[in-house]
Amino acid sequence: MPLERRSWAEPFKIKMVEHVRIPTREQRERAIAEAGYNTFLLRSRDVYIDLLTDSGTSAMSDRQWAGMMLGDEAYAGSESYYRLEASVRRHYGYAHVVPTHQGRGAEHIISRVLIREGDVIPGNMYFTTTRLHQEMAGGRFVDVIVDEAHDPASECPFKGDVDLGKLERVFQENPGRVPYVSVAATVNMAGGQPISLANMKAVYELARHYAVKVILDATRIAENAWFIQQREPGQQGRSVGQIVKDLCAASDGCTMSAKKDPLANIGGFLAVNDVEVAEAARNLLVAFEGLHTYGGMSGRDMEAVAIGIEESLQDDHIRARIGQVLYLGEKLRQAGVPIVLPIGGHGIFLDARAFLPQVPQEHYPAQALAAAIYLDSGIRAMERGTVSAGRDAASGEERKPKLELVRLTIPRRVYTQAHMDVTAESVCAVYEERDAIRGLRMTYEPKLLRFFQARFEPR
Ligand code: P70
Repeated sequence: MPLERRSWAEPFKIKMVEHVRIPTREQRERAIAEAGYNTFLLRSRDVYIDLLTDSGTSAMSDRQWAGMMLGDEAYAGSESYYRLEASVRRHYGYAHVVPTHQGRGAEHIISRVLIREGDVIPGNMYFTTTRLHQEMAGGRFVDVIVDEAHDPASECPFKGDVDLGKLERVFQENPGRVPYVSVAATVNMAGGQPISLANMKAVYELARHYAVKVILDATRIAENAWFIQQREPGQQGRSVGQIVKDLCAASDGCTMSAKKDPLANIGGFLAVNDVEVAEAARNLLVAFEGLHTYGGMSGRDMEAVAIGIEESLQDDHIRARIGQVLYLGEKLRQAGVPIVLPIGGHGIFLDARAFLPQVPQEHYPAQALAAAIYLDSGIRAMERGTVSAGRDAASGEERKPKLELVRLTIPRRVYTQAHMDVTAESVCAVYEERDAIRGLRMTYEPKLLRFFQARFEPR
């Protein structure tokens, strides 16, 4: 049944609630000023609806909480690790599972194992932590995503696709210097946009031809599979779980942040098919993460991830999850608010350039818009523009991304439809007052991943 015609009501009922405080206008003004106009620096007690991220913010199920009680906290050989390993093998299909504390732990390890100084890593748009680890290992990331991905208004159904021409050029221009292709499903910085199964397979074929590996960022792969099921010819009627397995089969390994799709509050893993890569990864693991049967997670964390993986692949879960995102997006689109289209998997991305045309990119329009939304309602969003893009590793210049976005990210199984209504009302109210919004000046700039801790003041 198409989402457009039937409601997407959640396939669960609520067993426990957590009260939230609605800060007053005065409290919000003080809080955002104290946070240096950076929503990352707000205290959560000052936030009403927290749409900063879908990372580690999911509500776990009663089955996951029950699993937590069964966690085997043995230092070595934990039963919980073997349950996690079995779940990863069964649902994603990779042979070797290396647990990590979260996604960037896996990115660090795989980057160190596969990248040599001067290597080039092509991928379907950068992600902040992924690219940083590639650079820290001596590599250089090259964007080979389709051009449509950089155009917020393009309604291309698979804006996460790799441009095969661009990819082949990178292979030809850098013989022997491309260790792997870094493919994300979905593409976070493009607006939660999916890659098609056909494109994934074509990337794998092309890479194999040049003896290059493909490493998948599987963080939001269930959401990606849902879009394939909905949009890709020949994929209707197949389950999300089947499509996920096909996507993984078109890669040599994956990194996973279990804080997203797998519905856990912490955790991650690296999974690969090549035993030598797995052994090299496990060698580094003991230095940076922990023993190869826990990698920075407690036994109970591994139980929560193992069970969460299974729940994340159920069609009724993913249908409601993306249905809720679509509900908010449709409201904003109908109100004429400029958002990235098509509506993505994990959130709504406001097009801050179109929203605030009077604010030049050097004055951080997306950062200013996120602060304005918080001021209006206590809703916390995240900047995904110039501040996130940071500086070029070689020249030190600020990168000027085409996409200047504010992400309203929806945690899984946490908020109700009424919360989405309140969010839409707040964004529309800010949109009506948009002419009065001015840009920001950066007063403190951290060296690495500056967006997390940077501070600003109004211009
Ligand atoms: C977000 C989070 C994490 C993430 C991801 C993709 C596609 C890897 C990771 C890393 C958290 C975040 C991270 C950096 C900047 C802002 C926010 N994304 N790949 O909110 O996983 O966080 O477990 O180390 O989206 O999008 P982890």
